[in-house]
Amino acid sequence: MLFENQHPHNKAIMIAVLGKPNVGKSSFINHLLGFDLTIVSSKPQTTRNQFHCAFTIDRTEVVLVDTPGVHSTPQELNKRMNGQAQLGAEGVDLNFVLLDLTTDVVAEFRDFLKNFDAPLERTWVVFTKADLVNKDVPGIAPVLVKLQELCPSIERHFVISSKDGHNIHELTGAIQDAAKNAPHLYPGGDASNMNERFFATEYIREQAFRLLKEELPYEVAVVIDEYKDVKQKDSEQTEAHISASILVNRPSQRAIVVGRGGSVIKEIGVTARKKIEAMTGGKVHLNLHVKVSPKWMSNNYVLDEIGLPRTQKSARVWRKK
Ligand SMILES: Nc1nc2c(ncn2[C@@H]2O[C@H](COP(=O)(O)OP(=O)(O)O)[C@@H](O)[C@H]2O)c(=O)[nH]1
Ligand SMILES: [Mg+2]
Repeated sequence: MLFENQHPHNKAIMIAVLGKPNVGKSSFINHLLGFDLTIVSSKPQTTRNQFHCAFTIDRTEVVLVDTPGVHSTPQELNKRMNGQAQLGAEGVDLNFVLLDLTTDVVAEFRDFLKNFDAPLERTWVVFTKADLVNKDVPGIAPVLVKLQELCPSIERHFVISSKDGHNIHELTGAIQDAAKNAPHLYPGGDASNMNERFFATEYIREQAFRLLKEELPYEVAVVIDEYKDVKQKDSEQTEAHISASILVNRPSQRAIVVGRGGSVIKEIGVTARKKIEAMTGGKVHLNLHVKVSPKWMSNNYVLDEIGLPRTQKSARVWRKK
């Protein structure tokens, strides 16, 4: 094993964070990281790509792989999102399957397994949203027996809350114990394998999810047209100049995203800019446009551009002539 320029006692572990949409995967990851790297919303299917979220505890590097919620779907965009969840679980040391305690967890787990096409090896079940239920969760033992019948690779379980931190300490201790002696993947302290450009699109989309209603958030994609770091006169500081397009599916949606007198797009821009500034640590100029891109949700070029490659389940590819 190569420990080039790294402490020989370094430990590392990579964990896929899996589950149905809206069970609290991204919230759990942010809670462990200690800051809001990955986007969260009350609407399902917010996360579309799989990516690394890394942090260290003493000499242990923990890489959590955030993944889109696994669900049944005929839609190409969503098939590719499911594909991302499978990809996120490839080659990890451990899988965490998150189950939302406010739902029928056995039915939810069965449904997750039905739509998750990769084999689940070492698995820990993480019951989430304990703050919303009786924390002693009576009857967890018979539930676990049922879950283990469905998936014999379940090794352990934790009942946690990302809102009030219930049992998070116990879980991070167990993660540390499970980590093996290995070099760190991000010795320079990077928090992700995705760059600022990717997170800028995520933070814009997060605001679109917050402000738009009904089906509209799902019909929105964000692409960066230009991302320039401009050096400031008489200082070492740079400013990020970002132009991004919000793609919508239909002309009528364009008007809604722009809003009366541009009010909605302005609010998306102002709020997203603040979060991008917090990430880059410098000033950001954010220019947003809304573009109609009919059927982008099954357009290979757009799906590739937003980091969602074809999967084995991809039905058809729509190509421009
Ligand atoms: N009360 C409570 N709400 C939570 C908890 N974890 C997540 N949520 C909420 O559940 C919703 C979905 O969370 P998110 O992390 O985006 O779920 P994901 O789709 O699985 O990534 C959001 O409204 C979160 O605020 C929790 O531990 N307690
Ligand atoms: Mg998520």
